[in-house]
Amino acid sequence: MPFKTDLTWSDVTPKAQWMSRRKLLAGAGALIAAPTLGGPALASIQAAKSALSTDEAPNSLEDITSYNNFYEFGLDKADPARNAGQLTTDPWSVQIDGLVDKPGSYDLADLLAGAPLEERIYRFRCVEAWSMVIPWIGFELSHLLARVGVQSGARYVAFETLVRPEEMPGQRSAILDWPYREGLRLDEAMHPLTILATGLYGEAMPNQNGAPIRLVVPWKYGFKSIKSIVRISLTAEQPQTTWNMQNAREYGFYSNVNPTVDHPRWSQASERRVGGGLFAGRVDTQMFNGYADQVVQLYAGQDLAKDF
Ligand SMILES: Nc1nc2c(c(=O)[nH]1)N[C@H]1C(S)=C(S)[C@@H](COP(=O)(O)O)O[C@H]1N2
Ligand SMILES: [Mo]
Repeated sequence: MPFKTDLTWSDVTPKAQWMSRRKLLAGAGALIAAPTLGGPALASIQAAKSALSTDEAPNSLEDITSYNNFYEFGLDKADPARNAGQLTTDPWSVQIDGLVDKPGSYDLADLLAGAPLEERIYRFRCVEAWSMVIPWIGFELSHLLARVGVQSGARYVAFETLVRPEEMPGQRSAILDWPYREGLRLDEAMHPLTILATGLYGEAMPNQNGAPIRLVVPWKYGFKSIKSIVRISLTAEQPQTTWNMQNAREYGFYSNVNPTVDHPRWSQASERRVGGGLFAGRVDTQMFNGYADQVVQLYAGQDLAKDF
């Protein structure tokens, strides 16, 4: 995917700092643009922006890191920011198994070696009918799948989050059936919009947002975008997913953003855009969260009221 950048991080940053930044981002492909001196410390850092980004203005770093869903750290939107600091994210490895040519336990650094990191500014729509715009740093999941070699019988990709109740206080109670699990059909997983994100706002991923590596699928409700991934499995059968297991009537496997299919308990026709610590206002929800042109063909012939 071509992208454009004027300056690399190394043009303006002392080498040592640049190297540690590269280490933080844990990927060799990152091209990070210059921070504007005197500007806000974090928000002024920009990564090379993918053409698949939205033009909409991103939410503030404060919004993105203080209003979270990450039930491993508690149910309240403020709990992840409060509790996720205790999560150890280094060392980190991801088990890749199932129908792949090169299964194994991959150290995060190996997994990301040569990964073509980009900034992807995506709309992000939670099933609870709030939304944000988030400047992720990540790379296409298809890149990783190509590296590990997907075998011909594979039809789905399953993901699991870390289980570590010592560091994840929410896991000390059975609010969900841990580990948090998600899944995609293989064509959804291979779609260029589907990324594994390792950072946001030009910084390594904050713990509350799913450090060190999480999925982002921008045309689906936020819960599909599983955080702090430790396992990726290629399967022949549709995998079990956390919210579907919890309440199949309310949460289907596909979970595509769809303003014409309401949640049994609330409308999905509009959403509250989070902004400035408050909700900035209500906007109409778009089909596939505004990504219909790119993804509608994935669902040709499917009844999206049935396959919700
Ligand atoms: N492991 C895990 N992943 C998760 C969740 C969770 O509770 N646990 N919450 C999901 C939900 S409901 C949403 S809306 C997004 C929130 O991502 P954000 O906090 O980075 O905005 O993470 C998703 N991924
Ligand atoms: Mo969500």
